[in-house]
Amino acid sequence: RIVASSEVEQTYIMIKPDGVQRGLVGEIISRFEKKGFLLKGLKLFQCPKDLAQEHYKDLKERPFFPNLIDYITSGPVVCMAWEGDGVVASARKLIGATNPLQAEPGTIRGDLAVQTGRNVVHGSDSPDNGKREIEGELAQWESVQTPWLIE
Ligand code: RTP
Repeated sequence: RIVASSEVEQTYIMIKPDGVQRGLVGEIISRFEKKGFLLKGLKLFQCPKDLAQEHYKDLKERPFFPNLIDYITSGPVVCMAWEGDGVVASARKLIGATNPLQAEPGTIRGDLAVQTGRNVVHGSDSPDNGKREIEGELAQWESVQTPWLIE
């Protein structure tokens, strides 16, 4: 089955500055690779304050908002686009609950973090937001899919 890229669900995954500083980039990428999703784009990026504020604009009235912006802009993040059927919801499951102490063992946050304010990774919460968060960022390229992963 050949599916044009634009029809396939994509999610924006961001390894936050704590994940980068702690040397967890390979570990986190590996979990999405092993699951079987397709890495469509990746960059190391110092997020400017205004973009961080835009990304988290829904939370701007929350008391932790200034700390959140300082945290996200405190060092480079790894921005990624991952693709696959059901990738948005599945990635949220792989990531685990927002509070790492409530995240199940086996999830990224459940295994690798202890505080909500240092929860190592972001994932889009809906296919529409996945599309919006990735928009305009991807170079076009073909991946050779094997029938061993997707029938
Ligand atoms: P994310 O957007 O980063 O994937 O996280 P999420 O959907 O699991 O959680 P959300 O409620 O959207 O919160 C976004 C990020 O804000 C920080 N936060 N800190 N200190 C606090 O009480 C608090 N609450 C949220 C976390 O970094 C959270 O991931």
